[in-house]
Amino acid sequence: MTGKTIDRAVLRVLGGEAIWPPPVWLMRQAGRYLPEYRKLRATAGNFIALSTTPAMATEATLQPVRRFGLDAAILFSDILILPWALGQKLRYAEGEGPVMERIETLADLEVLNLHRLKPGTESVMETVSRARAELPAETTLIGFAGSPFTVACYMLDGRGGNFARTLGLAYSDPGLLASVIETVTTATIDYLSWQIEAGADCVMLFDSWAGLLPPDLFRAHVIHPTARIVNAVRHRHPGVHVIGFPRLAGLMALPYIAETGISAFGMDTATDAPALARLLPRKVALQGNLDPLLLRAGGVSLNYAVERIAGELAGLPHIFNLGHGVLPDTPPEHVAMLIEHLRSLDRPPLETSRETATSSA
Ligand code: 1CP
Repeated sequence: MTGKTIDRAVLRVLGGEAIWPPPVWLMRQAGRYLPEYRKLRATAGNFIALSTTPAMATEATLQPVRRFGLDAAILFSDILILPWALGQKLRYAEGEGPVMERIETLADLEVLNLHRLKPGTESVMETVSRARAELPAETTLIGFAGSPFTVACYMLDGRGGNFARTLGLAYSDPGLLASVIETVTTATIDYLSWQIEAGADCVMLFDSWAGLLPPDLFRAHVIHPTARIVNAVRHRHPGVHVIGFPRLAGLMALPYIAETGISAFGMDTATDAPALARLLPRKVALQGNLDPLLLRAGGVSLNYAVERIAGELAGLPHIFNLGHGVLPDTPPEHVAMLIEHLRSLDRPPLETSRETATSSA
């Protein structure tokens, strides 16, 4: 609501405007590559405490914005806080990532369905409203959730990896997979709506493992639940923007964009941005997609890639970002370099303008 009266560049791009140079934020901009985050993380003890204590989670949300002056902050939390709030056991093993007590049967899922989501997520909403109050007026605050399929991968496999059990269930017990996705979809509609009510300016769905699915299952488990979430959240909050990030979707990006109603498509590192821009089935903002490995490497190649990506999408609504999250061993100075270089590009390069990006050869 505040977003309508205050000038927030990221929100303008989500509304379809092209801005030069494009506004910028980075997936996983909070985290272990920042010394101030490592200090905070040590104080918190464990990751769930850090994510669910509003004072600490607000601090983690603000740290990268304070250091780099990014155009957006993203709520500090994790995609697995949602199933945790529904009662599924979760811990973050040191240097190993999340570990959940996995859902074996429909009976395990029924226990989660009996849980009320509100109590376990109230601290997240408190973080959203504190962060919004403390951020500069021009900085967009992005709320988020994992997409149902990606969250289901952890709920059913219990940990990161190749998600062999979840993928196998699509054929051996499709009812169980569909029910888990249904539970997460319904909960996500409330969870994102509450974040918007608490002060998030827009929301993003992270679907890191969408690209593991063949096309028919991608439609069933990625496109349909995403469309349901976008419609339901917009029904409660008309005009609200949803960014979708179905990582490694390949050609399925086209029906995903055409059918889900998202406002912006998050391009992963493998996406050919100008090719996608030419093929877009409808007008949508694009976000991405610098290789996080190049951000880690730094140097002149980083500057060159920043110019190329921004130049290729000049004239189109584009939010500069990475193609996946910041790696933990990224030197923070490289992030500062990226932003400085992007903002120093004071006009789009002539040879890569809107014409090249939108007309066919
Ligand atoms: O030890 C630590 O400090 C924990 C590291 C960490 C952090 C900083 C985890 C564990 N989660 C987070 C925060 C987080 N995760 C954010 C908010 C901060 C920000 O973006 O700045 C967000 C949006 C996420 C999203 C997330 N969590 C995704 C989707 C995006 C992606 O990176 O693909 C996924 C798949 C997760 C699961 C997860 N949580 C944490 C880890 C290490 C993982 C990945 C595990 C795996 O590879 O399977």
